[in-house]
Amino acid sequence: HFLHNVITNETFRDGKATVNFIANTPSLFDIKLPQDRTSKIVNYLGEVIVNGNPDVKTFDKNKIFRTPKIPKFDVDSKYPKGTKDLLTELGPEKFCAWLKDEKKIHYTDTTIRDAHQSLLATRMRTYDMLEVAESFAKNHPNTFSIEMWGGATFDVCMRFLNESPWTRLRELRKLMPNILFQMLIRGSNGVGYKAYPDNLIEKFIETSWENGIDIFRIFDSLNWVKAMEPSINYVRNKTGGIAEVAISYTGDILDPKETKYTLKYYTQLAKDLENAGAHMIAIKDMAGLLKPYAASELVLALKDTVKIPLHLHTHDTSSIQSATYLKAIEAGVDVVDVALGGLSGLTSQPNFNSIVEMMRNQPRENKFDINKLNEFSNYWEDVREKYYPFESGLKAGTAEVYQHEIPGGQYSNLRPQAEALGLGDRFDEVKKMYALVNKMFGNLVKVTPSSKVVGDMAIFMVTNNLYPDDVMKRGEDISFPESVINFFKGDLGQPMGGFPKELQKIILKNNEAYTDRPNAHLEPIDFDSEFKVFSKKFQQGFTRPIEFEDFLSYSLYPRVFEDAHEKYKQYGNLAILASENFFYGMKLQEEAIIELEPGKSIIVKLLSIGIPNEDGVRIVFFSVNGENRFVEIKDKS
Ligand code: 3PY
Ligand code: ZN
Repeated sequence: HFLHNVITNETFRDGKATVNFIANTPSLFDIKLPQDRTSKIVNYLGEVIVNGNPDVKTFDKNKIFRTPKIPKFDVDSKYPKGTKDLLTELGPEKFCAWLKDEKKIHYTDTTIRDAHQSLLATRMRTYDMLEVAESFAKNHPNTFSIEMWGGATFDVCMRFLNESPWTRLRELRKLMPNILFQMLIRGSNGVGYKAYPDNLIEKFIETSWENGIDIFRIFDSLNWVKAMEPSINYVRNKTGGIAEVAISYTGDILDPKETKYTLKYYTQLAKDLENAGAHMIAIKDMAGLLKPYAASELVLALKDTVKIPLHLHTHDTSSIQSATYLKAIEAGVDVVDVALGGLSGLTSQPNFNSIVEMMRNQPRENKFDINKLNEFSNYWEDVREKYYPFESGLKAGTAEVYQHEIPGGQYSNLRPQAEALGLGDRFDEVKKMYALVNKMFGNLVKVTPSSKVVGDMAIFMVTNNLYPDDVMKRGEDISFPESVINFFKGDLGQPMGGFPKELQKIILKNNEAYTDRPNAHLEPIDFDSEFKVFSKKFQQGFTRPIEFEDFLSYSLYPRVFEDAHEKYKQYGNLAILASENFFYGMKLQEEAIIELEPGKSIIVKLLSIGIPNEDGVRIVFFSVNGENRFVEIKDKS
């Protein structure tokens, strides 16, 4: 504790401690014994055993989980060289030139970002990722990149999992030093749902690189180049990483009636992004609308238009997206996004394992040991079971996606959002309304956060039994959701073709709209002074040193960070718990081995759960390393 006081002392941290520092700082000896780590963890377990994890809405007490098997690897062997080593050696430009010259198709594995965001409401915990990270990096070093950060994972990590996204990044980086790490960043919206000051986005990108991100997939929810430009520049100027910039795909280029999102629109957009400094172009098909024949045309046209490599991303909501990959690969796309079998398909990415087999003995084959790859698929299939309360409920591919155009990453959230509002039985209406709202809003590119605005409005209209006609006729008397008002003000930027004017007037009432970059209206952050104030406030009672990364989390999500911080003070580091214990507590007589830190574990066994006393308090008995311990937990039921 003395040491803790030293490292968290401001003078010491500012590097201003002199020889008399200890003698002159009596507060260093203020040693209040905080609750130890074991008590905190046991307290958490007691709480979940008695009251459940508030994030788990339905739970089958008798459910038995299989133990996921980690595919074998040599702990003592060196990591084989991979794309990360190549980027370090070549730098981004030469690396991209190498990629463009590659004949074989390359694969990005999205399992630990988009796949679980799209199937399990983003709830995958770092624990389950770390278990297989080293094994994957050693067994499959020829994977192009691992998409493992950004998108919704940043806030969900803090909000529901009580973890730091930065710790996730660093711990994975340690175990996977050889393969490129990729993140999804929403341009001027960072990893949030609104515009942030430019200098916050700049610092965020720089710090993400320092912590281990290599490829920044930058997009804008309205395909607005102006909104992506600053992020492209920050990646180019502040990092040694790759600015992979996305054209978000919507509509259908093969539809003869399509007048807005045409092939010409996409090729022009790609050209503009290349001119803005993109190292690579991503075709971001967030809803899985890019049909196979359209993929041929799009990839061929883009290859004719830009000189940089092309990376294709899709969601298999319709179940035909492996055909899209086949056509795109034939047309010369350089990299495709896939997810390991157990977490693939439907609203997630196409199946990594099966695509590898599709390409076997073909000219563009990229050789993978399929048996080993299948072991990883099985690992994730077993892990997935532990997250069953978060499954989206979609059982089969659906051609409805061509009508509603809901992004895969949103689908798994929209349903619980609807259910929470009592619209569980009316989800069909919500999907149809989503399409109507899109039309009413002028046919938007729908991807976070613009997709959230459309979703919020659809849910609002179904809840209030409103149709577009009602909105147009009596909109003056309707109080619209905040996200919708802000959108029409210009807070997410400018959609192609502008806002529908009449509707904009109805929604904004007396609010002013603007047409320049929303970020231009925001005060820059004074990092030096604000971080000082932040550290002082949040270090108190906190058992690990507050870091600058925490300040970035706080700047992006103040409330979410504060709540997570409180939880951390109360329970300590919950990321060390196995997922079944984190979500469901323990069963009677169950034993859990919990690694407090590398090489230091405790064995916790649940012995009994007492009946509530007159105040509703239960005594939960454990044995910890053979010694009895109990906690008192108020039963909230
Ligand atoms: C995100 O922004 O989280 C997405 O996955 C968009 O597709
Ligand atoms: Zn996606």
